[in-house]
Amino acid sequence: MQRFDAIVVGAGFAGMHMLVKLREMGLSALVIERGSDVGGTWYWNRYPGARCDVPSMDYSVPWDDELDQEWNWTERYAAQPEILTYALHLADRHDLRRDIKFNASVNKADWNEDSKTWTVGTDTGDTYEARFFISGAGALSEPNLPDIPGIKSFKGELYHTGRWPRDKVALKGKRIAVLGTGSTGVQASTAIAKEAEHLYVLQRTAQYSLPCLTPPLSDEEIAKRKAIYPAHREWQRNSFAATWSDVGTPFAMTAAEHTPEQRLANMEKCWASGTAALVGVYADVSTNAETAQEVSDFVRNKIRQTVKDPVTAERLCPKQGTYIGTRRIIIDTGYYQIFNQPNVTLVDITEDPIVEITDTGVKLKSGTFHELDMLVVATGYDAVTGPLLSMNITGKDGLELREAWKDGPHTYMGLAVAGFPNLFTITGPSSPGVLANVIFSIDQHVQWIAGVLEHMRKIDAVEIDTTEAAQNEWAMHAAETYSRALRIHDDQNWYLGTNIPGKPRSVLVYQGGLGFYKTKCDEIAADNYRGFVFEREKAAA
Ligand code: NA7
Repeated sequence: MQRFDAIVVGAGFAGMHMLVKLREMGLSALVIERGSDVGGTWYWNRYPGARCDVPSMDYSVPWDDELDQEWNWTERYAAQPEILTYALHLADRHDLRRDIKFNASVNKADWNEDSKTWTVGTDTGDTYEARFFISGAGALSEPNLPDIPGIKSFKGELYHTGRWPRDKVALKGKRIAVLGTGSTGVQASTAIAKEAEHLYVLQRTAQYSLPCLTPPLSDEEIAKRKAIYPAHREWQRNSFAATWSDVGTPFAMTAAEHTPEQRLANMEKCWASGTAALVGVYADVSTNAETAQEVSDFVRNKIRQTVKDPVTAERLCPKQGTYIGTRRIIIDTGYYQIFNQPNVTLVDITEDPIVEITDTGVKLKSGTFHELDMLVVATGYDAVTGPLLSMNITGKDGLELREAWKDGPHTYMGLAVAGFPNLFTITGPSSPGVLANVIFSIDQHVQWIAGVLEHMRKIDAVEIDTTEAAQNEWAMHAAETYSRALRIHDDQNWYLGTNIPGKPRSVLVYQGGLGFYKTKCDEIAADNYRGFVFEREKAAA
């Protein structure tokens, strides 16, 4: 059995960064990756229209200053192929692949109390041993497959967007349905509408989507950012979401400080900017229902102005009582416009539910049947906990993570779990994760983990664990940041795990912002790693 200081799961931006850091510390590491190359999310999500909703010059790694100066992003919001190219380049540049085992999924990880090590097994039948087990498996990587009667009998092409084939998928001349209207469904539908003979958008819940303009980046814009990159990276690390908007009002201003006319002008400016600025147009959009209502109605009116058929427009308007920003905001490149095309039909599956998927199409309660060549499943993910639970992790005294989390996840700072020593969960439950620019959530976790590993080296510790008391304290703190937000009003989304039937409802992402979270984590480290327990004796083995 091969032995390493650390086993890292996943070769996305998290796994790659962790590997670089472990190497810098002189530790041996193996990264286990289920894909055939690096890239994580950007390796798997090859569906048409896939694009990052964070501007490209913010969504790139902050740990390679030379690359910041060398790399030239081509447009404001990078599309999947460009981000994947960037990830592949990172792997080449830092010679990462020699420490990555590809085409293997971790399916077992057991803590051994005697040797103070993890034994990690894969679906390829290999077993490894390591002192530290670090998950970089991602938060949105375990697809949620809908349990619709008959879906397995469908004889056409069926793809989950998060498992899109590597070979080009032909769309021309096909009758295609997209199930789901979250960020993914909206992006996929917008792109597929350009080619499909007919596209059926199967919508259960209408959401808020903002128009995104993604013009080519000019030499001037690129040079301007490069000149301030080091300072900008530092700003990102300490900011709320690690990305900025320079349109609209400053974040600090509330809606009440403006007249109705000023507010309208301000919202128009944000809308026209082609960014997600509208969701933060006033500081109280996410906490004051009146402000949220005004901004939400502004978007509803934009939908009505864009979509010519009034019935379709109304169906696309998010329900009254749901507010913009309570779910992850969607940005699109012409989504509402596709419903003016003769080859696109919006199917409201709340009004007329799917009763069955047959071998040739989708049957609705009203008796309507849509014949299909392809069904695109854009139904999201078993977010945050799904990738961790799928690894069958067993900690001290045979405690299974699945059992420890049966009523929802319990963590300390989102990166440690009581009873699971020497395990770190990058972007784990109750950390900012994908609520901020995830590359920076990853950066903060990787740096923090490196810090604690250094501390362990200094004090000659072989084991780090946390306690239930520390977890409870963290849960109370995280819940407090959550209760301030209007997010509480939308109960059906992956932030809460409620998108998965039977999954316990819990707050899966920390809502206090990345900078505030970082300060908390740094305070804990400075306070002699408060809430952690270290075991100093050398293991007999
Ligand atoms: P999301 O945001 O979870 O969206 C999933 C969509 O799929 C949403 O419209 C769901 O409707 C729909 N859905 C889920 N299950 C079903 C079933 N069983 N039947 C019909 N419709 C269903 O996932 P995405 O992949 O779009 O985005 C995930 C994140 O990736 C996003 O937040 C960004 O951070 C990037 P519902 O709204 O639940 O009624």
